[in-house]
Amino acid sequence: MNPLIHYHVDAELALIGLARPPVNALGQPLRAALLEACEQAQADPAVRAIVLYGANGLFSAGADISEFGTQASCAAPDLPGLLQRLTSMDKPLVAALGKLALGGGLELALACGYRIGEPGTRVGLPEINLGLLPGAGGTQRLPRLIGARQALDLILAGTPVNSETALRLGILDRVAKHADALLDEACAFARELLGDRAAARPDVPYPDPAGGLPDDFFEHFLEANAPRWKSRLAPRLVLDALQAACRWPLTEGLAHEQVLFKQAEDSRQSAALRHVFFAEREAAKVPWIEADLPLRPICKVAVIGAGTMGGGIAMNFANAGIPVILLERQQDALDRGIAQINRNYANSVKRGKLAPEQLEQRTTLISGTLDYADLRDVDLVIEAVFEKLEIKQEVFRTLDEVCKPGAILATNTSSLDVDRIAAVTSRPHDVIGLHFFSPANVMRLLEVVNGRQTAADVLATTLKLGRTIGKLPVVSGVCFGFIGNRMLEPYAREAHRLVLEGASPAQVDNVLTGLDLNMGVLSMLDLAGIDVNFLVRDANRTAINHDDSYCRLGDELYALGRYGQKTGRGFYLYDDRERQEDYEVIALAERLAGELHIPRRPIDAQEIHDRCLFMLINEGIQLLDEGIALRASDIDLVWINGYGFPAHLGGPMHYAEQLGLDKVLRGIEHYRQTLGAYGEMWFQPAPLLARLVAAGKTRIERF
Ligand code: 3H9
Repeated sequence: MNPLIHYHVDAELALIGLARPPVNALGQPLRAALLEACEQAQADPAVRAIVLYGANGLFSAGADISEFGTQASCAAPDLPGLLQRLTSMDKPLVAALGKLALGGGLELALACGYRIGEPGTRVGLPEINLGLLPGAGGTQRLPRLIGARQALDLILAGTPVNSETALRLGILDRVAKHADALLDEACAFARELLGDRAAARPDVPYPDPAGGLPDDFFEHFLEANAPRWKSRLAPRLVLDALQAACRWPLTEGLAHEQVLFKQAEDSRQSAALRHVFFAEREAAKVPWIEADLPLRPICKVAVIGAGTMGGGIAMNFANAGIPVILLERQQDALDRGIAQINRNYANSVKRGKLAPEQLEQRTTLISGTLDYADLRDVDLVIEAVFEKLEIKQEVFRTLDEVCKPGAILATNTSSLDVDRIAAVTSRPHDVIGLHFFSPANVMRLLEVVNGRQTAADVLATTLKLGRTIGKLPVVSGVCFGFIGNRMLEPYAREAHRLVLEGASPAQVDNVLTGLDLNMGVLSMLDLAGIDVNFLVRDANRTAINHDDSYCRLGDELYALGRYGQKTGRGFYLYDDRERQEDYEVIALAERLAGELHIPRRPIDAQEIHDRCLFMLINEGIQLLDEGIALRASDIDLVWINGYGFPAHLGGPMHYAEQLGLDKVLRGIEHYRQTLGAYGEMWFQPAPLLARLVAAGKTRIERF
């Protein structure tokens, strides 16, 4: 028998175990082996029922994602065909769903007549996260099992449900008492079915999946959700497939699903989202760190500064069950910080996102102090004080005195030199940057800034810890602004400069949101605070060698007290959160353009797109060349998870590859020639970009 399958006949039952670690991805070799095993069981007169299970406990994470976009994806036997064959067998099939059944894994289970889970099993159809729809019968069989409305919600959410919910919905018939009993109970279930002379497949509970839904349900659903979906294709295809399930017989519905699936698989959006899937897994790997490097235990954490950032950071640890101590200089600041944390948790309870007893558990894990001596026994300290080098250095001098040997000392700086902070301690190898994004208890990105002397085990420990607290850690080297904020600089620069040259702020932002970014860059600056941006820029004026022109706009807004949303005025006027163009900003831009001798002219959307995006991309490529980013895909993750770049464009580096690197280079050279001294100064192609194009490469990689 094929090594990918465990096959065993036990008194009328064929037990077929999927054995393709780590997750039984249903690639072509496993599909072929599974079909062969099922045919053998079907042909064996001694076998009267079949139990399918995961030989290593886990059932299946679905189709093999690495096959999509290649011939292997539909190589025989393809998954829809294989499952269709299973549904035609005349012996009952029981799927024993250990740990998880996702995507094609759940579809495999749906092709079986009966399903049993275990207490921890997660089942779901997460294809939407890959820009796909379930393509092996999921959009047709699930609505017939649990009704169209429930199926639609499950498929569009893409998040798995636990076995309790799956049982309630009717996806599972039973749940075993515990994981160790799953296979035995699955066999007992199969024997009961034989004893009862049950049909190989029971009748579906929802032969009319749309039963009870209004006739215009799908039209209204699309209308209500289209703004949120923006230009995403997959949710629309899901809706189309569900409509087919409601209107057509199964066979036609399955055929239609396959057409839609192919469309999704071939789309750029799905290619981008698959790139993101693998990028997230790659980001955990650091070339110079061995997998078995011993990590430092982190049982207790301290956060310095109980402001919005410090409080948010502390919540992450309490949420993961790790005790955390908040340090402030003044009692009232500490009280305010802790009160804010309590309010945040209370709001989560109100919104039903947290059980009251969880609130209790979490708040008791957070304590406060005014005394550095209380940090004596912590394993990790994260400093989140005011963004000024001297202040942070002072904090680190104190930490160096009070913290135990081996404690990791982290700074949450967003742009300062981690090496200069480390240099004031006697243990720079224990110092690292942990750049959380605001709001720190919500945002997934964590830039892990590896200092020149940071020890490998400090980096490895914080990467692991980042994942433990639910973040997506991405390694960055030390430079001004690290990966994210350093790229923000040229991107924001172009936006400012375009306003000086004649575009309105809304015109600039609309081009970016038209690309599905969460926010335009100028709205983002208004949200983050024009003052914050000013102070960071001001502290780094010499380091980043500004010419005066584009800074002037931000500087003047700052001088006018137009700090953005918090003052009701920034690049825009705000009435509540409603944004309006402000003619005063346009007039200011006109005046500054006159003073700076910048000719004003109408600017089109293409120019806005190219100048903002190409400068963003160029800086990313430069960061890769400098070794600040380990790989292009890390840069994509930073921009998707920290700056609202749409995942279905794959991040700025992937987007550049899709546009064509030669096109990006030509665009940069074009503006270098047409924008006079400004173009000469700023539109300098990254040498790596030029080298890649000259070598005919289409992927961004160090070269
Ligand atoms: C689908 O099914 C389409 C069908 O409807 C229709 C077809 C016609 N394929 O995440 P981890 C790898 S679409 C290939 O680190 P965890 C992963 O890359 C699919 N590889 O572990 C990693 O490799 P490496 C729908 C996969 O415990 C290793 O397994 N299914 C797949 O944190 C461990 O993964 C999904 O979208 C796969 N399907 O999380 C599920 N899954 O070690 C996607 C995993 O070389 N997968 N790998 O880096 C997941 O959500 C998580 O991986 C899972 C495990 C929860 C399973």
